[in-house]
Amino acid sequence: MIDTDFTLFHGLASTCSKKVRMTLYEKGLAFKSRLMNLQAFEQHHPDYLKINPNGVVPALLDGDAPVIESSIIMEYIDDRYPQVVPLVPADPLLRTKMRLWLRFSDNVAFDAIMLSTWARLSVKRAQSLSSAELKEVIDRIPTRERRDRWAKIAADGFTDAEVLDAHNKMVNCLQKLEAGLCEGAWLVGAKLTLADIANIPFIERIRTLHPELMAMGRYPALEDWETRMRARPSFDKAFCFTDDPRVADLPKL
Ligand SMILES: N[C@@H](CCC(=O)N[C@@H](CS)C(=O)NCC(=O)O)C(=O)O
Repeated sequence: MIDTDFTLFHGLASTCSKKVRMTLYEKGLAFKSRLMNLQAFEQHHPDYLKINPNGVVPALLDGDAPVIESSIIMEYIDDRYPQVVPLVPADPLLRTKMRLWLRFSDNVAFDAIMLSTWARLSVKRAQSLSSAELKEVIDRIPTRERRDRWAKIAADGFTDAEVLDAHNKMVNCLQKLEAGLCEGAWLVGAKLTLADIANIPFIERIRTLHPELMAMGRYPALEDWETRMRARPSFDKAFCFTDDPRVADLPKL
């Protein structure tokens, strides 16, 4: 492992945090772990908001300089240590392809698993709060989008139409990745890049929460890629992360 000045603020079950952890492990970069308890709303603590004003994980400190947004953090890590296991293609056109897959992960894949993840991890938590506690939590959330989401799930969870919409988004995500992987063994070029790392957490999440959507043989290229991604030592380190004393107390999926 190579020593760095990195401190990672992250969530154990968080897909966006897994993107960054896998990048760090793939490159063999050591980092200080600051695991956050999202169910205790630590991501909204005023001290953390100074690092990530959006009140979400992950966030990376390089020394005392903050970097936020999981895909941007991944690119920063590779830019910062470009010689160590490069994960960004040298060719400018391939870079644009890679960035499109990072954007896919941020928008399409993240959006697809959002409802299932919140239904599993956050609905009960939100509904366990008294209205005074809920107000206190919501008042500390810095973005309107997340304030509305916490308020909504505390009030009435999800409608059947929203569940159906989420189902369709997951299928669309699987189909798009299958089509991308039919063109080659990796999403971009001839080897592993950030594009693959940015998307595997969402496939792992769909397989965990909705295995029926991924019945064997339905997405053969995706299945083959997933098997190869899971076989990498960085996968277990990132997805079954243990290197923080708080691990024992935090919810897993
Ligand atoms: N676009 C952001 C999304 C970050 C995000 O939504 N993180 C989730 C965990 S995967 C989170 O912190 N949720 C807690 C909350 O919304 O209160 C990124 O990619 O970093």
